[in-house]
Amino acid sequence: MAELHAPESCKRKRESDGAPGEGGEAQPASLSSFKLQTVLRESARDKTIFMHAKLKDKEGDEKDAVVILEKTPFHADGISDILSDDPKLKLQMSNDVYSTYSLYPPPQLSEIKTTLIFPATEKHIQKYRRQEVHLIHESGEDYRSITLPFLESQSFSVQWVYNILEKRAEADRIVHENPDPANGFILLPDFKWDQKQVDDLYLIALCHIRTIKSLRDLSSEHLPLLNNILSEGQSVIQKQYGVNKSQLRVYLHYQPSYYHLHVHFTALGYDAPGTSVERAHLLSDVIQNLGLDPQYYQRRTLTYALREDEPLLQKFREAGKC
Ligand code: DD3
Repeated sequence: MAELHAPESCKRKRESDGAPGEGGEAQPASLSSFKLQTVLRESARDKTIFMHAKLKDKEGDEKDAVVILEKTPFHADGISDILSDDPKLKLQMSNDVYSTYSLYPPPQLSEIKTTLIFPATEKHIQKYRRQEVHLIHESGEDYRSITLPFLESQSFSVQWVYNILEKRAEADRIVHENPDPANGFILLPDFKWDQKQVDDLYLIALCHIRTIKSLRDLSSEHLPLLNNILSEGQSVIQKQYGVNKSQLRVYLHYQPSYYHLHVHFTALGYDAPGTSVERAHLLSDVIQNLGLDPQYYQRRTLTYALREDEPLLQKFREAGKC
């Protein structure tokens, strides 16, 4: 079965870094011990499948894993190669001028993007299970009395973010850095983007400052930081990828999936996950709102969806808020 190879840059890092949990957890050498537990979710439209599996680590111990497979988009330059290389074609049906086939491209043109979370916690597994969702209208007071105490009681690890900020992981993927400790950030491609085509461009800006958990913590004092992220991000992406700022969606999530302030940059033409009205907040709107009211995000009711199984939803129910 498939061998997993770390990229060269990653291998180099790993030798000097040693301590797992800092530079990264130990990775299994292959998927050959893969044992499917359950399919958590699949989407014919997105061509993705999310699986809970068991994998053996280097010591031979079986541990939980989440394995995500995704068929990747076509890109124009590769397409002639697939068709002109005399690929295997199997006729499905033929009728008048119409016919359909199964085409079997050579391995280098039939790649499947694979994401592995290993070892995976119950939280990781839960996150990908399909669930009912419910809207929450969280007032500023609800945030302070329900959401914040809940967040503080949880141990959400953002170690992977600190690894990036400290150049202990993904250093070779950094596209831009403003090193200022208060108003600086690192811009790099998100995990979800394989960087093969700009159609589904997806980068994230991670702030150097570690005290801003989310949109709720923002006030007008953060305007220099937010303005830097917007203007430097737009201009670097224009230079590096040729995507104009008029074709970029720049936004924050509330609730975010990790509590270290970050900003998403996605191609406007790409229907990126998490761009729904109940989650995405355009950075340009955020900047303007903070200009109107320095405490805008401490005062406003923010609406978002929570999954049926999320403990935070339970907290809102206990408080009689939904
Ligand atoms: C994550 C949100 C977090 C599963 C998965 C992703 N971009 C990341 C580690 C390194 C990264 C990201 C959590 C985790 Cl698939 C659980 O995302 C990351 N590196 N979004 C980059 N560049």
